Amino acid sequence: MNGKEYVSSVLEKVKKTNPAEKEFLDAVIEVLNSLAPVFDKYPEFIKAGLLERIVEPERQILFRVPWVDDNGNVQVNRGFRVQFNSAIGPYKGGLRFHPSVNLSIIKFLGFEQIFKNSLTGLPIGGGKGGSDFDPKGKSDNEIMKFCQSFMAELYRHIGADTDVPAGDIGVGGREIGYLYGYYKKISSLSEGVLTGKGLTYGGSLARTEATGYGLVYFTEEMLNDNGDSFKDKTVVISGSGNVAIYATQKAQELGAKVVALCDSNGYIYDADGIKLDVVKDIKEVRRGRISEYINEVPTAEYHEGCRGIWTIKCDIALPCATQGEIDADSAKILVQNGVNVVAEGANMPSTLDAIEIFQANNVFFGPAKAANAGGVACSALEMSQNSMRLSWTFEEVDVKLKDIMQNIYHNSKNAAIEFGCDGNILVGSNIAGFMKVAEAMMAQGIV
Ligand code: NDP
Ligand code: 2IT
Repeated sequence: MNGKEYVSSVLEKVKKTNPAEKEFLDAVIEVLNSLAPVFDKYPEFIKAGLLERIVEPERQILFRVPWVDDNGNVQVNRGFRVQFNSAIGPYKGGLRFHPSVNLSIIKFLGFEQIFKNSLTGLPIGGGKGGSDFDPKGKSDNEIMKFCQSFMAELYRHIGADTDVPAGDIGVGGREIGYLYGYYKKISSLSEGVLTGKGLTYGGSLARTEATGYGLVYFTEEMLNDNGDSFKDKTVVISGSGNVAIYATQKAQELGAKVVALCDSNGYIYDADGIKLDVVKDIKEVRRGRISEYINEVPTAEYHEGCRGIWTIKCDIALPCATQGEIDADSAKILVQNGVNVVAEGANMPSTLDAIEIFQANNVFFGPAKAANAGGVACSALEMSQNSMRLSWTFEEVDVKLKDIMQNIYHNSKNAAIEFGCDGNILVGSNIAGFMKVAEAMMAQGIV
C-alpha cells in the first residue's frame, strides 16, 4: 500500500465511524491530505497503524453540568473534555463556552491541537474541552456558579502533569479564575493545572497578548521572507475578542492600518484605522457589542452581519473569530479585491474550498495550527514558570514567543520543501507537526 492509498483507506474509516461530525471530518481531511508523502518515505508508520491510532482520541469525557441561575431556576448544560493525544506531553488545549459547542467541534479542535502543540517545539500533547453554555447576558454570579459546577466534574480528569486546560471562545481571565479557585478548593492542590491564570496566582505575563501577537509575528516572518512587511498595509481582522484585539495591537505597532473588526452580529469599518482603546473599553471593560464603537467614533460605519467584513478591500486578512467564517464566496471576493496574505488566528476559519481558492490564486496562506500557536506556546511557558516557581518578565516571554513563531514558519516551510511542496505552508505545517508526534508514538509502542 502506498501513502496515498493508506491515507484514503483511513479517511474512509473515519468518515464511516464519525458520520455526523462535519467539523471533525474537515479537520481530519485537511491534515491527512498532506501526509501521503510521509508514508511513502516511512512505510513503517503504516505497519504501526499510526494514522488509525492518531484519529481516535485517547479518551473522551462527557458530563452533566447542573447549576442554578439568578432566578432560582435549575439549568443543565453538557460538558466535554477530549484528551486526544499524549505522545509528546500532558494533554493541553483550551475550553470553549459557546452555545454551538458539540462533540464534533471539540474533536476538531482537539485534533488540530495535537499538531499545533507539536509545532511549538514544547512538550505538550493535544486536548480540548468546553460546554454548550452561553456566557452572553449572564451575571458574574451565574458565570461563577457554572464554572464551579463544570470543575466539580472536570477536576478528577486533569492535573498539572496530566491535562492542562486554558481559555478559548467565551473563556478568558474571569472564567479561568473561577475554575482555578474551585479546583484548588476541592483538590487541595496549588498547581499549574490551568493556564491563562491571573498574574497574582501563577499566570504568565504576555499570555493575554500571546495568540494575537504570535499571529502577527508569524505573518511578519512570512512577509519578510518574501521581501515585504506589515508596514503601510491595510488589514481586516474578524472578531473582537482576545485574539483579534491583540492581533490589532501588534499589527498597528508594525505600521499597518487595521480598518475593520466584527462580532457575531456585525462589523465596523473605520477608514482612518481602528481606535483600539475604544474597542478595549467596549469589549474588555464593559463586555459590550462592537456596534457601540460608532457611538464613540461617529466617522466609522457599522453594518449588520459579520460575513460582509470580507467584502472590504485589504492587503492582509486575519480571521480571528471562529471556524468556517470564510467560505468560498468570501474567499473569491477577497481575491478579487487583491488580498495578498491570509493568516488564521481562529481555528479552521477558512473552509476547505476557501483554502483551495487562496492557494490557486497564490495568496500567502498561514494555516491556523501554525499561525495561532502563540497562545498555546505561551501557555507552555506558563507551565514552565509554574514548575520552576519563578516568573519571567514580559520581555523575556515575548522574546521566546517571537522566536517560537519564527521557528514554526521556517520549520513548516522547510518541511514543505523536503516533501516536494515548496511554498505550501499548510502542507509543511501538517507534516512538521505530525513528524514529532509520529516519532514519539513509534518509540512508545502500541499504546
Ligand atoms: P473570544 O471569546 O475572546 O472572542 C471571540 C470573538 O469571535 C468575539 O468577537 C465573538 O463575537 C466572535 N465570534 C465567536 N463566535 C462567532 C460566530 N459564530 N460568528 C461570528 N463571530 C463569532 O475568543 P478568542 O478571541 O479567544 O478566540 C477566537 C478564535 O481564536 C477561536 O477560533 C479560538 O479557537 C481561536 N484561538 C484562541 C486562542 C486563545 O488563546 N484565546 C488560541 C488559538 C486560537 P460575539 O461576542 O458576538 O460572540
Ligand atoms: O486553540 C488554542 O490553541 C487555544 N485556545 C489555546 C490553548 C492553550 O492551552 O493555551
